[in-house]
Amino acid sequence: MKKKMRVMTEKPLNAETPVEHLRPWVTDNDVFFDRNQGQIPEEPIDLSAWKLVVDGEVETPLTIGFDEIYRMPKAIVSNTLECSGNSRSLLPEKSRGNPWTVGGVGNAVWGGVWLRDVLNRARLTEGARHVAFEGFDKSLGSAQIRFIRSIPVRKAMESTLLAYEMNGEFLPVKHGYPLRALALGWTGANCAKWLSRITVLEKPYEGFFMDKVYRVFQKGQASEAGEVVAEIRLKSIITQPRVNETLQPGTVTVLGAAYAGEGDVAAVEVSVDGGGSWAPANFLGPHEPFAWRQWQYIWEVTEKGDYTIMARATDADGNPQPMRGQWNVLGYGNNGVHEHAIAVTIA
Ligand SMILES: Nc1nc2c(c(=O)[nH]1)N[C@H]1C(S)=C(S)[C@@H](COP(=O)(O)O)O[C@H]1N2
Ligand SMILES: [Mo]
Repeated sequence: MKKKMRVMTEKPLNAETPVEHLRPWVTDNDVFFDRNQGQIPEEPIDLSAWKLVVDGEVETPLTIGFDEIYRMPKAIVSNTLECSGNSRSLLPEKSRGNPWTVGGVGNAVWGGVWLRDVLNRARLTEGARHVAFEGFDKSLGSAQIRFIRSIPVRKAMESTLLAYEMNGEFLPVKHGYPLRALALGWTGANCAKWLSRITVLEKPYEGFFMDKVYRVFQKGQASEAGEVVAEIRLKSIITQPRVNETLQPGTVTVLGAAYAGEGDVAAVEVSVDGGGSWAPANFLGPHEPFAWRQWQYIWEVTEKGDYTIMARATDADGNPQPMRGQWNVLGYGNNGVHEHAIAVTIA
């Protein structure tokens, strides 16, 4: 079967995963969503020439080759990656950016080294507060702005992976070969691909991709006044049946996935009457930190008619997923229950 992505733009490549490919716990590399601000490297990447520079607020600046990375202690972790703008097009009011539906997300098993091990080798100075990542992808557009963003030192030292493997293979080129950052449980914008430089800073990096975008702000507000996107928000998505599908009376297996960033999903409930009543869904498959949980709800339906199916997740601290997403100029972080409801017909 040819796996077709839903392409939103070709250059740069921005494409989402069709929802039926989000049913397995692991999202196949072939259908993992693509999000690029610049150009995916087209020239063959020579591993022996590749270098990672670590500089800035460190006692010993480093230049590390790939062999050296490969010989360091290894970590294997699962992590659900979501683009900050995922589900943007499901908001009732239009916002700026790629029109993602639900497919700007995927879960993979990543292999690599902990960023803390690299930073400990370089030894952080007293003043170290933020860690900036730079990739070697070429920028697109006349402004030639490079995709550089930073994360707080706490996150960098606690739970950030430098990944060279994705689902048991070397990273595919379009997902950041040979090395990418993964701030576990944080949105994709914090997970630089094609890493070439890590610079430790005394304060957050200042630049277009830190200050003008990837911030949650309202109309009439300066982008800089908004909060920087960080942790992935609690959300549940329905992956079966399909939107507007027509089904027969009988047993309908409703499938979905729920995720909570750095947190844990404790429960998912399903409503088949537009939010009037709720019943618990059952979890399926692996339960790992930073990874989504697959769930199912067996719906016995006898009456023909039009139905709205909703899913609502609750995290381990008892926080419920919000019933409505919160609009913002760039449409980030839409995790509303209503926005993710699906209509089906029983006929
Ligand atoms: N170097 C570089 N890294 C990048 C980007 C980019 O344009 N250039 N896009 C970011 C964004 S916004 C997202 S959502 C993720 C997407 O990762 P994927 O294409 O592997 O799914 O990569 C991030 N890392
Ligand atoms: Mo993103």
